[in-house]
Amino acid sequence: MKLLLASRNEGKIREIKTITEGRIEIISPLDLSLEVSILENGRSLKANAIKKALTYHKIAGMCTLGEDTGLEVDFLGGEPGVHSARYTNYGDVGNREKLLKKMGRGEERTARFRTVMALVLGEDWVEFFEGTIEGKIALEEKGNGGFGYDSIFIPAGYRETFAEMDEAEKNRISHRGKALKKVFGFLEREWEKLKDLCK
Ligand code: ITT
Repeated sequence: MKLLLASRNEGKIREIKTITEGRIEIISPLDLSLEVSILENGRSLKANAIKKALTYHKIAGMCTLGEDTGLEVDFLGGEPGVHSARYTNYGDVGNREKLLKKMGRGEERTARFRTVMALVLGEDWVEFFEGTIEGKIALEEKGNGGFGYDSIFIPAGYRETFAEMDEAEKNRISHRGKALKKVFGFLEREWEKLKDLCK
């Protein structure tokens, strides 16, 4: 089975290819040299996920998986949430700095990553999957692995940030790993219909 992944985020693409290895062949826009820019202006993760997936599905005509992820920080009323990618104009480094600054040394640091995936199998066949992981915002950046906000997020039950963790361990417990498990379950259930549709 082949899926086009509607993402240009290299960290995300790497993780999804690793998690799906041996089960699904993931093709990224970078593999196809597809240059598409999508304005992620939806009000929800779901709206952005479907926008990405439908846009690429229309262009490539392939079964397409889109996903949008947000980091929801309780002390900030759920922000940056759906605005996580463009929290500042200075990319991941600027985003992390801004968040740490806003948090200060405050004690209320609980947060979660939430991923919504939209799987487009045809113009009027779309399925949604969600995955979350609870945790807290670290006092400072730690670790060199992962991407995005990983170096400031400590998953519940752990002492290290996602960026200090082994990649396999992050994928086992992460928002993205959980959402993909649901995708696998769906693909297995619908295998008879999908084996010809998504080849
Ligand atoms: P695409 O839309 O092309 O997939 P993006 O970077 O815009 O790429 P998102 O909107 O889903 O993707 O990401 C929102 C932000 O959250 C962005 O800054 C990411 O780097 C970050 N992010 C996403 N998944 C993450 C993860 O597993 N760990 C840490 N940060 C993550």
